[in-house]
Amino acid sequence: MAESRPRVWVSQPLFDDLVGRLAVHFDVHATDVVTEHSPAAITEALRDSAGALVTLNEKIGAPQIAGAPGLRAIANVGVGYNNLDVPALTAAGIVATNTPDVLTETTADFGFALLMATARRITEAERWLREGQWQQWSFSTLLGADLHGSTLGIVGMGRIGQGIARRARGFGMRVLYHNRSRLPDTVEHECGASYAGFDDLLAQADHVVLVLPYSPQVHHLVDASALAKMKSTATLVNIARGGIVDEVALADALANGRLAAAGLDVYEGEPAVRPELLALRNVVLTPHIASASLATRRAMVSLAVDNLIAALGEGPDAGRPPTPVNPDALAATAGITIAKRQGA
Ligand code: 8YV
Repeated sequence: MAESRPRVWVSQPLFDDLVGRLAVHFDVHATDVVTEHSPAAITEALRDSAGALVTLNEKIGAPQIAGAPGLRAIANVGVGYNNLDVPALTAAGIVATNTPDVLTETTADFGFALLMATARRITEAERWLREGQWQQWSFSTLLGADLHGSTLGIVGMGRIGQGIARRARGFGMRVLYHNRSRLPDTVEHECGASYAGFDDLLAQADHVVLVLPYSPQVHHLVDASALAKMKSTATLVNIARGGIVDEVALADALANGRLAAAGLDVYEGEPAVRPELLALRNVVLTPHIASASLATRRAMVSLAVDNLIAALGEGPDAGRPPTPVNPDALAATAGITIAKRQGA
C-alpha cells in the first residue's frame, strides 16, 4: 500500500512555480484566493498538517497548534514573525522559520522612498495637482523638509536599519541610531551611524524611521510622550509594525502641528486604517508593501519553501532549514530526520 505523504498547508496564493516545489515531497493543500482565515479555520487547516507556509496574516499560537499533533514546522514568509507564538511552537517541538536577508535591500529602498515622499510631500503634491488645484505656480507651494544635511534617527539597527543608514550616508545625512544593543565600531563606521539613547534620538532627529521588530515590550513605544520629544518640524516613518506607534496620538500630533508629517506602511489594525489618519493630508499611507518587489517577494517564497522542505526532513538540507527562528525546536525534527534516514 502506498505510504501517504505528509500534508502541508499553504495559507495564501504565492508563486505557483515556487510553491510547486513542495509537491515533490508533500501533499500540498494550497489556498487559491487571498483569504482572511479565521482563527478556527487556521486550527482546522493545521489539524492534519505536518507543516505550513504562512504569511503575517495568519496568527498561530497555542490554540491553533493544540489539535495538530503531527505539526512539525511553520515557515513564515516574512522576516518579522510576531504573528507566531514562538515559545508555544518551541514548547510543542514545532520549528518556525522566517525569511531574513533576501528582503533587506528592497525594504531599505522602500523605507528611503517613504522617507523622501514624506519629507518632500510627494503624494500630497500629486493629489493636489490631480484635484486641479494647481492654478498658478507659486514660490511657497508645498514646501517640504530637506533630507541632505539633516539628522536621521533610525530606531532598530538590524540589517534593514543598516541598509537605510548606508543610503542616508549617500544623501549627506547625519545618522543616529537606537538599538537594543550597540553595534560593533566597525559596523557603526561602515554605516556612518552613531549610537544615541531613544529620547536623545527623538530630540535630535529631523526624520525618524522605525525598523525594529515588534514585541509586546515595544507596543506603543512611540506614544504621545515620545512624540512630544520630537521636533515639531520632524517626520516619522514606520516600516516595522503598526503596534509600535500609538496611531491616535500620532494623528493628534499631525493634526495639531506637533509633528510635520508621517509615512506609514504598517498599521495596528491592518488592513483597516484609522479614519483619523485617512483624513490627514500630511501623512503618506501605503499598504504594507516595503518588501514588495517581484524579485524579492519571489526570493522570500523560495526561501520559505526551502525552509519548510528542510524542516520537515526532506531535500538536500534535511533537518537544517536555512533560517530557523527557534533552533531549539530543531532537535526534535533532527530526531525524526535521523530516524527517517535509517528507514524507521
Ligand atoms: C512581508 C514584512 O511582506 O517581512 C516582513 O516582516 O512585514 C513583509 O515584508 C510580510 O511579512 C509577508 O508575510
